[in-house]
Amino acid sequence: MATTTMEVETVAGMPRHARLERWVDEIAEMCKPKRIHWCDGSKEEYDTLVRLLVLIGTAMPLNPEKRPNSYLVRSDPADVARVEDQTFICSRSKEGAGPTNNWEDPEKMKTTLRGLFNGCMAGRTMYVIPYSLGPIGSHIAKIGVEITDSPYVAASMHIMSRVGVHVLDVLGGEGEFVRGLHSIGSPLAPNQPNKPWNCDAEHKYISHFPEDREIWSYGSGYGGNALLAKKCHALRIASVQARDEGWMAEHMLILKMISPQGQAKYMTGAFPSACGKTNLSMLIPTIPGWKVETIGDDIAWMKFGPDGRLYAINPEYGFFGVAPGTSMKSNANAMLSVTKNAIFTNCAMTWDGDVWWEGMTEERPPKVVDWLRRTWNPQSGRPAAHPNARFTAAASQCPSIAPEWEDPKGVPIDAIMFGGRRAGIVPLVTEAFNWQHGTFLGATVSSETTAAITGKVGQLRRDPMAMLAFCGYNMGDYFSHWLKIGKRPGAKLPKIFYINWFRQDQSGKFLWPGFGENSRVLKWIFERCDGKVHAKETPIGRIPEVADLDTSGLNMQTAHVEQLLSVDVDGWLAELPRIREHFAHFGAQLPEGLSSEAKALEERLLAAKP
Ligand code: O2Y
Ligand code: MN
Repeated sequence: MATTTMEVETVAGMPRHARLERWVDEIAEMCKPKRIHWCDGSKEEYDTLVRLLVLIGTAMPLNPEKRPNSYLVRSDPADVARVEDQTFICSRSKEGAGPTNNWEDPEKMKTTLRGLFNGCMAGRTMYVIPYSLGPIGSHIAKIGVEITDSPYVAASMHIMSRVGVHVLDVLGGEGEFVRGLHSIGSPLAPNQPNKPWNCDAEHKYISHFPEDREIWSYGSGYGGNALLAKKCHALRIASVQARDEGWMAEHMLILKMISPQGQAKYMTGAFPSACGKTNLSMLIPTIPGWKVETIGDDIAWMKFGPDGRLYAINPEYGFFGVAPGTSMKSNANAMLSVTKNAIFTNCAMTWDGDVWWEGMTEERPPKVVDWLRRTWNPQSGRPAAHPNARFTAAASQCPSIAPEWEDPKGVPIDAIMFGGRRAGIVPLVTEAFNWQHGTFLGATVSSETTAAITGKVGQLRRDPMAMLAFCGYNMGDYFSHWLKIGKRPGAKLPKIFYINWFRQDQSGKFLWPGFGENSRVLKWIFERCDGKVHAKETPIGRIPEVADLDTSGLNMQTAHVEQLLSVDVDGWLAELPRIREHFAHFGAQLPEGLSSEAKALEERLLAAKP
């Protein structure tokens, strides 16, 4: 235990883990907090944390008659989202991080960070948060410990991951764990008044040391920068663990689709931001008799089972979803997940003490308090909620959560979907010819940006497997890992599909209605997995015949369905140089399997040219 004289609150009966205790001592010595609190994950602890957040002005309780046990938090305007330009993969070699990550020499980065972390927790409590990613004790799950000086992070971690004493039981005296160190970078001098939200906006560093399984995050208290179990551990560090150990850590939703006959299939899906991943994971089908249940909305860990199939778990315990645009129409299950016991960040507050955000209701309220605490009305000419405003709620509160979502074995995956937002050429759904071709489709995932993502509209951004911001090593090697997974002897692999909900007609109108109607595409995928429905071979993959996509009751013009399922050979030939340009970034690290897929695509397109 800590050798310093500071107050230490431990967990009764906590098993001793010498390496963990030594690490906590070292960090305490460097950061010099006033107190150390070991989190036990109890409800009492959560209640104490949110009481503290209210007391110090970070959180506001919402009207309990509207939203019981729920809180609104407003961050500093300089701390509202993940900071990709300040996110580093500090692998021992620059090549280890690859061309898509910011790299810094680990020793150099540690020297910078030690300078910043020195005394950074003065006057504050240092929380030690043991957590399990995945059901506690699952053979796919992993353990991490986050040290943070933010009570908002500690409370959010209670919702987002499995926290507490049971994790230490599993860890025992010798177990391996990922070390995550986080500070808001705002030491408090004696008698210095605390601010409702503290950060060091000028010195944000989200640094990963993959070989050491370590994360050091400084300066931001927001979301993916600070809840280290999520993007930092469950994707960046876990992708390296997965490469080394022969499994997959992916930025994917997991859903279960059930046919009218009661047969179930499990699908994962990787889509870049702003493509509706959370909505798809909680979809309510419009086709009679079909049902979708949710396993996870953001991250999937997949490992081979003894039967050669890939089994997936959701390593998380809650949702940290984008609020704006979420409504009873776009995602009723998300709305129902946040009716109680939720934390909202950077949403607007209504006059009767509830939250509101753009797109939540058809009519805008006449007056709210915006995320910057100013009065707002529909004429204000600015959004009331920040575009990256978030809700945090336990996955168990989701009405569509599948009963087996915490099955330690995971769920056997039948189909993997990739997708992006493309106005032209990319059909509604395409099935890959095989795993290598599917890896090629994943490696070329592209999306046209929206104002909400970059402020620039319509620019094409390649986001391989939606992992651009989350792969903890060289993405060329990550592609090779995908190909290696496909060559595992005895593997019974999922089919791979590519989806585009966003194809437009000549006048810029979306051709596909989206929302619950997306179940029609899931149905085709479901039936393809059983070999029960036909697909036509095209140069880019297998595509439904118009008659085989269930559009009954949709009232869609056949010409629109034909356009959605058409292959524009010239358009694809024009796309090829852009694909090759994208692949060129990976240099010698690009596996031959992917360049040969580009060549094969070109040959098929040329052969199909009239
Ligand atoms: O801006 C943030 O810190 C949140 S980013 C995020 C949160 C939940 C799920 N996915 C993401 C993402 O950026 O992919
Ligand atoms: Mn995500």
